[in-house]
Amino acid sequence: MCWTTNFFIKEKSNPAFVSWHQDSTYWGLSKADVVTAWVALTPANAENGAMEIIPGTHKLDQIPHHDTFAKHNLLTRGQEVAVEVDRSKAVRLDLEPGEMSLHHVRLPNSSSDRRIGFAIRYIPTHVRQLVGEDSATLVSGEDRYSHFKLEQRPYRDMDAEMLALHHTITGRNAKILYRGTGVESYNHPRAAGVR
Ligand SMILES: O=C(O)CCC(=O)C(=O)O
Repeated sequence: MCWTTNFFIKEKSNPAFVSWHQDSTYWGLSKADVVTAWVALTPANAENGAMEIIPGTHKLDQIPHHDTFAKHNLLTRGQEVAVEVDRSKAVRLDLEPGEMSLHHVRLPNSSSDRRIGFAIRYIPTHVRQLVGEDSATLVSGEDRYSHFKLEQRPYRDMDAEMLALHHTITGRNAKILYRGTGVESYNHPRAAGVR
């Protein structure tokens, strides 16, 4: 199933950044069986802030994070790992437009500067959402578990019904991602942001 998608958009000379984090931290999913296809819509390289990862660290358990709510951090809570990161082990994922990298939900990653990526998060049907109401789109095979409400596929661009559904889903996701912070309203600028 496709659980969710997010744009990671950073304009030139913009202070936006992504701190070192594991995607799994606030997603509320029962298992770390999640892969993100990060599709480059612009080049991503050393000059414009390609994503960096620490290879092998996805095999660690969940790492503690703290919320910074830093203004220019693209993550919902500005969360970052609460441990020292050995940057000498970091690998940059350079991509040309149309190429993609695949990363595991527990893999710490970060980035700075300009580029645009579209992150598509895939889960197997046996994963559950543990902390709220959630939905996903079946993209292949059969769902024998019914853990997620299945989303209707959009049948045309910008259809009013689909936009209303998107609004509902975004509000629901915000409740999951911001739980416990007091920032759970969809109208809050951060609640319309990314993961
Ligand atoms: O685009 C980036 O630099 C970060 C991507 C990311 O954090 C994610 O896919 O969850």
